Amino acid sequence: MPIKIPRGWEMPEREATPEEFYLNRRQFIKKIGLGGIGAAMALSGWARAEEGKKIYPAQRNEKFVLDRPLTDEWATAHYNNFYEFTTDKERVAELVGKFQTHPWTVEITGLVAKPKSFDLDELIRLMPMEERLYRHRCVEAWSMAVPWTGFPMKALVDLAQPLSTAKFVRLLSFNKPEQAPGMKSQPWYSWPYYEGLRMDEATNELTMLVTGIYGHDLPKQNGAPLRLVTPWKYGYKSIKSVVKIEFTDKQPRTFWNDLAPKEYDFLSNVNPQLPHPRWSQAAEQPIPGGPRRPTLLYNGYEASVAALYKA
Ligand SMILES: Nc1nc2c(c(=O)[nH]1)N[C@H]1C(S)=C(S)[C@@H](COP(=O)(O)O)O[C@H]1N2
Ligand SMILES: [Mo]
Repeated sequence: MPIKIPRGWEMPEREATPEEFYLNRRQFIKKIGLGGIGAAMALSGWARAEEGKKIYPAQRNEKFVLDRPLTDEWATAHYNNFYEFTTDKERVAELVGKFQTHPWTVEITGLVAKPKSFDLDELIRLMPMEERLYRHRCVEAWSMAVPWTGFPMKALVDLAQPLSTAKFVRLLSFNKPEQAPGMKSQPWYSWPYYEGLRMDEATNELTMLVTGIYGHDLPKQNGAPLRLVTPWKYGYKSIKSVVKIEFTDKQPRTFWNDLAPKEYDFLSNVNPQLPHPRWSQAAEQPIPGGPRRPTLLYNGYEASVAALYKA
């Protein structure tokens, strides 16, 4: 009987993943059963990882260090905000099945020298991929610590060559109600989700466009195949499943600011002192558990971003 030799791509993933996360995933697969939808979902993740074998694991950028342990991988994939699917954080993962994230086109447009639509696989090959460990903080006062894989947004801005008149970027999420049940069942939201940054924020060293997490492709529920990450801002700024990046001379409107301007401003920098009408920002609750922690100004990223807000 032939011995099954693991294909090359299976090894780095297993080696890159701390044993406890690996066991959690196995226990999870056992829990949901090996048949039906569960197995299909688990396998689709591996299939994309195989295609991404040249990307993962990416070199970790050691400049960005954490003051806390990484969040359990299973928790990051099963406690999500992604209203296009549902507002129930613990059910997003089970509702993303129909969402098609490959192939994927990203349009770079607006006030740029070279407007262009990229196939995401092609764009990734042009970008300096790396891994960074970042804190992740939702305005609802829960927090995580996550190993993202992606590239600095500045690399994309440099590629696009914005005109001197471009002062902001506007990012737009996908619009596929047939694949995202929450878009159909909650028509009162102004889909598709949209966000924006100032140009100096978009090109700040912290700002990343992310394709992966824990050394493999993003699960759909975390914003596959491409999402923004701005770790000094509340999580809602980090728009998921981006299809368009537009350079503009006007401050873009944002999804949450249009819905509730008193609760969500354009900057949305993490700030323990700035009260929010619904959630005290003084402390945060790590997911999946453990003692609450005091909120840090700029989520602990003062050294990188304080200069942006001096004036
Ligand atoms: N398109 C889109 N992007 C989104 C959201 C969303 O509902 N739709 N939710 C935001 C919020 S409120 C948070 S806290 C983070 C959550 O990211 P995570 O599920 O990967 O932790 O995604 C943000 N990006
Ligand atoms: Mo959030």
